[in-house]
Amino acid sequence: MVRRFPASAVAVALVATATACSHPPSAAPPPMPDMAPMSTAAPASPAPAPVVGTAVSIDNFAFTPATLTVHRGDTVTWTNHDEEPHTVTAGDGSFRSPGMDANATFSFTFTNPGSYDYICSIHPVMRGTVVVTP
Ligand SMILES: [Cu+2]
Repeated sequence: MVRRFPASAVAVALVATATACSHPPSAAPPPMPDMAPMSTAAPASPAPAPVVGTAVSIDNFAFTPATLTVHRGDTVTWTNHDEEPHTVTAGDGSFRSPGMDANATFSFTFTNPGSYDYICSIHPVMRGTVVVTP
């Protein structure tokens, strides 16, 4: 009888300790999700990057980029990625490609600053512009 009492006391103490440990103080409240509205955060999607280079892709009956800015003296190269033939025909006649079959290319060197509108003479709804800076 004498030995069992301390054993029980130890057991109770262990249980009490375990109980205490199973209830740690909530020192870290969960962050409030409504404190950081994600809708106003800066969009992670890529910004419309300025068009660089001197290449225009003809794809799906469209010139891409529709407006290309180059420097005086640059040579612009169009590449037809469609199966359909296309042309690159300047509105002012300053340049004019032959019919371009699939994967054909056409290049033109712009020696004068200005804005050059062009179309595909086969599909006049296809329009593009080359802006030549001094
Ligand atoms: Cu065309």
